[in-house]
Amino acid sequence: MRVIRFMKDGVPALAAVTDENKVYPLPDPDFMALVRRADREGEGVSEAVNRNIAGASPLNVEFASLQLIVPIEAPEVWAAGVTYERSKEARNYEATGGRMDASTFYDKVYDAERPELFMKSTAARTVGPGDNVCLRSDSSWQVPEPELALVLDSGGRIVGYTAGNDMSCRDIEGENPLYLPQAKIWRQSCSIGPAIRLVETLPDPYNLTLTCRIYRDGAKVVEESASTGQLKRRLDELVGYLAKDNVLFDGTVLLTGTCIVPPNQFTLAAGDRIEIEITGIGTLVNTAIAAS
Ligand code: DO4
Ligand code: MG
Repeated sequence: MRVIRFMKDGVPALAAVTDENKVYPLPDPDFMALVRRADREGEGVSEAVNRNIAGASPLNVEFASLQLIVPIEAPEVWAAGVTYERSKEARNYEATGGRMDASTFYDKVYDAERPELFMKSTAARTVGPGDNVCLRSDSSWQVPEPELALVLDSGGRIVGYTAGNDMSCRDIEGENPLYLPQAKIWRQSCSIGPAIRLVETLPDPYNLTLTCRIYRDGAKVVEESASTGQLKRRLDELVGYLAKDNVLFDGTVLLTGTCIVPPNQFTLAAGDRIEIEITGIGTLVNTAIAAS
């Protein structure tokens, strides 16, 4: 079971989507209101949803025709880095001017007990399905980072999963790791969606296939897949470090790191269509445009 937000008669509406793509309206204004209602009633979120849709008729619309919007207005989006070997190799490559065999502090963070966590985005910088993501004007090596994203409540409980795009400037981060915030945060540099998979309905988050496709002028120029089975860390370990002595807001999103890096010679261009698909969650589609 997944939860989406979409535009209905000009206003955002919340709905549940079954595995058969049947769409049932939900009474709550947003996803975290649904979670809080389930908590108050002492039930799981999927139980609360199932109770809502039992006996109800699905909307008479094709799921594919809905105008989806960001599934949650996350007050903060955090991200984990170098959680997959593929990311470690790519970071070493960009930090050493293109050496394939280099070893740097990225090896250290990959092996360390403490994970790399950084602030990625805020609600105002985060876009959803069908929206544009922006390209920085001062970078010439930009890529999408397709990542499994966790939706958290203020207590650090994982309440759902979605897909995320941690847009990144490889040249800026490679020049100096202290430039990380500039390599990661700018206008519309983060996308999440298209749906939130309820935590109780995804028994094994370590067995998901992520696929990234990039189209330029209608032609596919990148297609790569990987599995969350290659994740070096446990999800609760990442959340544990994020929550430690911290303030978490209801609906915080945590991106769990990229397992897919396009070929080193690839950089995004304005007009590119980026698709990030995660099994059981859906396909997040965005178009890259110039930020200025
Ligand atoms: O160390 C920089 C960030 C790496 C990252 O964003 C990732 O591995 O996904
Ligand atoms: Mg990332």
